Amino acid sequence: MSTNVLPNLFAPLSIGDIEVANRIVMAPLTRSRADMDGVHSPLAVEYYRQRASAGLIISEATNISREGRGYAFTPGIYTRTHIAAWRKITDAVHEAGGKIVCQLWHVGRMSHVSLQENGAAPVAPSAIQAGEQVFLESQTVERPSMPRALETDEIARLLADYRHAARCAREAGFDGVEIHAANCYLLEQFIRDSTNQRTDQYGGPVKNRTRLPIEVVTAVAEIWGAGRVGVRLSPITRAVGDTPLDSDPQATYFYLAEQLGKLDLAYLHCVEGQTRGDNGAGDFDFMRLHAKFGGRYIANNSYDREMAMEAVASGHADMIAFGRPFIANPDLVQRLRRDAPLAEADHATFYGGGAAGYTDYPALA
Ligand code: 8OZ
Repeated sequence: MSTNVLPNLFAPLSIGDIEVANRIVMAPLTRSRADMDGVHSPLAVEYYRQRASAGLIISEATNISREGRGYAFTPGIYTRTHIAAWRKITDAVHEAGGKIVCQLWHVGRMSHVSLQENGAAPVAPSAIQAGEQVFLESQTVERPSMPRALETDEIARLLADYRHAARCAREAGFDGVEIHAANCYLLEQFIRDSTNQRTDQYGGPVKNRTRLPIEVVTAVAEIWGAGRVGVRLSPITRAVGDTPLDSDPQATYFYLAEQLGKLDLAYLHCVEGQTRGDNGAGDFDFMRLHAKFGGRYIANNSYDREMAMEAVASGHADMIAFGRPFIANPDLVQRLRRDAPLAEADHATFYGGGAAGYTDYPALA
């Protein structure tokens, strides 16, 4: 087969209103190096600048509000100081010829009273406590606190928080935003019947459980234009908070993808497996999910070079998002292009700390 006629991992593309230089995406990567108030330091400018040859950078998950925060030292995008710090990053990425969207994050129940204003309980669709652990400012880990169920009349305020963060991201000079509806955080807690036991219009049948994510995407698209808004989903991820899957993942997520497809978004981005674990894509028909959505599709989770080239050539995906490989290989695009060896990232420096394991991974000579 001639690669000239097949979509190529290294060729430019338009995704909605965003033009990208290649089909390689830097996946959102939590690195926990912002300060207590979620403000990035100049180190983050250097970190993102080094990785600007990605066709598209998706920022690390970024809190839309104090309430949406579940891990210490993660960045925010809701104050003037957040905007100023992110502006330096987006300028650096643009100067280096890259594109960057801001991933808008609300953790829902994956939080702890010590991270919340006045020690309040985290909010969630229903009062069901998550398992696993969150990182606190004391540098220790704790089980997420028991959340309280959001009142129906609080949803308008939540949508206003998303709108506010979306406007802040625009002021900070991003090329667009990605709504984080994956990895068992707030929006996915609404989507899955395992974490949503509500009896109002935001709970019960799939149409109701997907109402909030669709309202959030619609609200943010009014600010940005739909062609600069993407969505991330993870239909079969169990890892975060020991969250059980939905009782019928294909029916639920196919419905959601179809509804999102009507909005003319920039892209749908899927974690096709177990975050931080094996790729279990065989359990779920992601090709069909892509077809239901009908627009640009970014595939993620444990892709290597061969799989990525094949997925793009076959039309399975339009772009491939790489996470861990981007930590240790700032010039990942160049290495994939040349089929050069990849460096392995050191897990000990994934989260927190300074330059070590963050900005000190070298590019190829
Ligand atoms: C790793 C550690 C903390 C948070 C996600 C935002 O899973 C995250 C995250 C990843 O989407």
